[in-house]
Amino acid sequence: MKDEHREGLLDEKRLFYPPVGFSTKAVVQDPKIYDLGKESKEFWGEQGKRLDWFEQWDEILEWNHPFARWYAGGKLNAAYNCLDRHLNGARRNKAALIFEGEMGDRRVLTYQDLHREVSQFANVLKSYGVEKGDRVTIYLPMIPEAVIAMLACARIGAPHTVVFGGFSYEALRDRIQDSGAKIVITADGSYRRGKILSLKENVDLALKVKTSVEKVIVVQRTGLSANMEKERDVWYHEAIKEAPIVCAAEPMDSDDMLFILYTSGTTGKPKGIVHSVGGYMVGVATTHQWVFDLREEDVYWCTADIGWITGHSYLVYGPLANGATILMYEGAPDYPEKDRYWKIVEKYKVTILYTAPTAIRTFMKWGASYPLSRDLSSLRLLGSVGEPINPEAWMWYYKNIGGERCPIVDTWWQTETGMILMTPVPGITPLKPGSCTVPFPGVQIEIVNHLGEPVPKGEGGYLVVREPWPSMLKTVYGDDKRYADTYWGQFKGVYFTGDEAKWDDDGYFWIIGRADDVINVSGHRIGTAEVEGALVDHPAVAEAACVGRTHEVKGQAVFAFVSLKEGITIHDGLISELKAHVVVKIGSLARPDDIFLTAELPKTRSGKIMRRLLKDIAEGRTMGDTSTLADASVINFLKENVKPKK
Ligand code: 6R9
Repeated sequence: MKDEHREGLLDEKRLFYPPVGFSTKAVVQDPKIYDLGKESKEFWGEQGKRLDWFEQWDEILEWNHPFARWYAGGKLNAAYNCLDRHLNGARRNKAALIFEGEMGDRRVLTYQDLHREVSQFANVLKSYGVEKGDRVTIYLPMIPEAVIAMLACARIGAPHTVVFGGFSYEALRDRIQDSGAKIVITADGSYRRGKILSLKENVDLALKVKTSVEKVIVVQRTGLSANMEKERDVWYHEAIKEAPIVCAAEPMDSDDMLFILYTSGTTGKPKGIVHSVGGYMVGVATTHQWVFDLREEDVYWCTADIGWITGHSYLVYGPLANGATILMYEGAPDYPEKDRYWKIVEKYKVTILYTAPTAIRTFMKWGASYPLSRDLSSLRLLGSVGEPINPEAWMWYYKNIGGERCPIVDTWWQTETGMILMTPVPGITPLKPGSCTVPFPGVQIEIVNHLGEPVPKGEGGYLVVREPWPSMLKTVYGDDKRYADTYWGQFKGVYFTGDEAKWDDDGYFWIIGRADDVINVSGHRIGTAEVEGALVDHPAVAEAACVGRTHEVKGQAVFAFVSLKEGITIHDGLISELKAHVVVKIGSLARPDDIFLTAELPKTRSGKIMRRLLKDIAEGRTMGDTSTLADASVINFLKENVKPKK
């Protein structure tokens, strides 16, 4: 599948080598690591040793296609690896978690503090009858209790299912019902841009129907009055007051469930992605240390919410397993001011920042004066995750945030993969803006055509993983068949990611986007990301999202939704100028038939543009599920103003 109009992406020739001072101090300095990774099983066997095991495993991998048992026969506990094992040495009094609240309030928990709070809360859960294997729903804002609750569940072997605090009560109810949770942990409310949202009210609504939930534990965060149902509801601070401090960590089979996290597929209800203890922990600990070049004195800030996989793997489990100091923030990047992130970096001397392209493009839109007015010299490494980062945003991040001294790790992975699968290893892998570079050592990734045959360099196709990897999902909760069909049933013998990608002559990977985001114009496949990249390359454009609109002659035509940078005035020729720009960047095939200017694009609460809804708008058809939208007014505006097809 040679797509000439996608070649634009592969024209990116700029290479950035790690700064000398960076490489010579890096955790990984020897490129030989990539050779070692070719023997994945042995490689991951070696990495398994970085954790503390109660019982050694018998086999590194038991592979019964498509079901994997990593470190089969081994016994361990995730919370023990994140806490107890750091208590014997110098890390005991090191800050494990620094919390910056929306009101500017601050809390610091040392490893010893966190260990104590987790153990106490684990005892609370036990006292309410939670046993190994029982599911617990966590519906909390970004406050330390969220981390405490996750680790308390892990400590007693109760799989948690974290539901993002921004989800509606119906979405919460679906997840409670699908997982059959026994307990819900929530808060009276959460702060967001100076307002208080009531979480407890949503829990009450979700539990209006009969569910398996026996107890609701409520953290007092905002002081908002909450309706406490006798028998069912208890306050966190009251429950924990008398709880004993000692709680042994439950020895778990490596293959036991650590958590369920729901993610939406292309069709049907959300899938409960199941991750197991041993493989997951080895994968996230290894990648976190190497990809973020973690050193003992780092202040590591991952801006993701714990309701998403990035929050699980790279805010909680990976960093804490490595004894890092993590920073956690509550609120939004523009409240109280648009310099919130940079103020936090300055205040805590953050050394590693991991965020998303959508945030970076928003910062671009606001202008460089916000970061430039703060001291960001403590930063030494930047990360990106969640969607393809266009070269323009990459360069902006590199210059304005990283001061041209910080490598950027563009990390490609998924809820299902549990850990980062493609990324630079910053001390040894040269960077190309817009490419997630190469597979992590020990990970075997390929691009195949529709028959499942590997395509040569310079070409594109479907992104697949050839060999099992330790943090791979174990299954879809309660639905082994859906697991096997969705992920292992598309191409024989390999895991299908659902993404399309290309690789260039150097073997670097370029993600095009989801295979289902592809537009087919006159029989030519055009990646939405590519057209969007061309549009945001225009100096007036802040963000762009493209979808296919049914077209009588071409099959599909490109429909682009575009938001402009602050301060840009709309003039008559602007739309044709933008169209011409796409033609220059990609070719006339990709020229959008329609460009619609809008102040905002509809996004999920995790910042992903909801192209599915834009497609409904473009096609003038009834809107699909909008429950994950961050702000419904954006889509309502579009619904009213986009003209239906002629
Ligand atoms: C971690 C996370 C997974 C999908 C994935 C891909 C896109 C994530 C990316 C990226 C290009 C990157 N994606 N990281 N695309 N470059 N660095 O985001 O998980 O929410 O499950 O989304 O996100 O399309 O398939 P999840």
